[in-house]
Amino acid sequence: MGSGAANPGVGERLLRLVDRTGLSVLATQMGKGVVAEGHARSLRSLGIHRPDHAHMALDRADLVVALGYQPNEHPPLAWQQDRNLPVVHVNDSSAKREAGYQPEFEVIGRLESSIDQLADAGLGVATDWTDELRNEIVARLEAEEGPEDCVDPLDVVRVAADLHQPGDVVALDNGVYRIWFARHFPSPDPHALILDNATASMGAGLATATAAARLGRRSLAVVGDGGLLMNVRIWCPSPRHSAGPAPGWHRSTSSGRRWRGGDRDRASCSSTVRSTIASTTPCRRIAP
Ligand SMILES: Cc1ncc(C[n+]2csc(CCOP(=O)(O)OP(=O)(O)O)c2C)c(N)n1
Repeated sequence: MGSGAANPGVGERLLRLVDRTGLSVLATQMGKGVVAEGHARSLRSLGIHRPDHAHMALDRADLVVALGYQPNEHPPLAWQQDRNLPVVHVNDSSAKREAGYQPEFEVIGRLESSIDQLADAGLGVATDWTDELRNEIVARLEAEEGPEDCVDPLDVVRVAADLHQPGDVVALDNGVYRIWFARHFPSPDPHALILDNATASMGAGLATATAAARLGRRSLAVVGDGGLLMNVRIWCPSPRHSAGPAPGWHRSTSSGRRWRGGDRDRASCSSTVRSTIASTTPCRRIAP
C-alpha cells in the first residue's frame, strides 16, 4: 500500500477489503497510517530498504497487490530482491515499469472503486500464517532498541508519539531518523506523519511543518542538522508573525549514533528531548 492510498475515502474502503478477504496490509513509508498499525491485518510499514522487520512479509508472500504504489517511493528491487513475486498493480494510472516491477495484471481506475470491486469479488485468503507473521514482526519491533550512547532516535519517536494529539502533524525531513519513525511511529491516520521517500529531498521537513502550522495545525518538524541548514532561513519568525516554530536542538552525526552530550546517561537525555519538545511553542495559526 503506497502513497496513492493516502487519499481521502480510500482508507475505509481498504478496511472493508481487508475485513472481507483476509488480505494483510504492508505500508510503504508514504502509505503509513492508511490502515492503523494496530489493526490485526497490518504487517506494519517498510522502513529501510533491506534488511527490515516488515520485509519478512514479502519474503513469505505469494502475491503482492500493489495499491496506490509508485516505484519511486520504495525501490522495487529493494523488496523483490531475487523473489520475483507476481504483482497486481492497482492504481489510477498505468504502472511505471522498471526492474523488479513488472506487474502481471493492472487494474486502472479510481482506487476507491477498484478496491470496492475487489472487496465484492468473493476473494478469500488464509490468515493463520499472517497472524503468526504479524506477531513476529510486532515482537521484533518491540524488542528493538536504539543506539546505546545517550539520546537515540527511538526516544524522539516515542516522545513525538506521546505528545501527538488528533489533527497534529509530524513532518520529517530526510535523514536517518526517518527509518525509526517509519518503523515505530504509530500513525493514527495517513496525514499524521508526513514524509517524502520519493524525491527524499533534504530541507522539506521544516517547510512542511511550517505550511501545516499556517493551516492551523499543531506541527512538529523533525530535522537533522544537515537538513536544517538547507532551509533554516524559513524558520526565523518574521515580525509579522505572532507565533512560529520554536527550536529543539541536538547535534548528531549523520549515522544518528552519537549525540552531543554523549557523556550523559540515556535517561537524562531522554528527558531533555521530552522537555524540549513539550516546551516548544505550539504553532498557532499565523496571519498570512
Ligand atoms: C537535497 C538533498 N541532498 C542530499 C541528499 C542525500 N542525503 C540524504 S540524508 C543525508 C544526510 C542528512 O543529514 P542530517 O540532516 O544531519 O540528518 P541525519 O541523517 O544526520 O540525522 C543526505 C546528504 C538528499 N536527500 N537531499
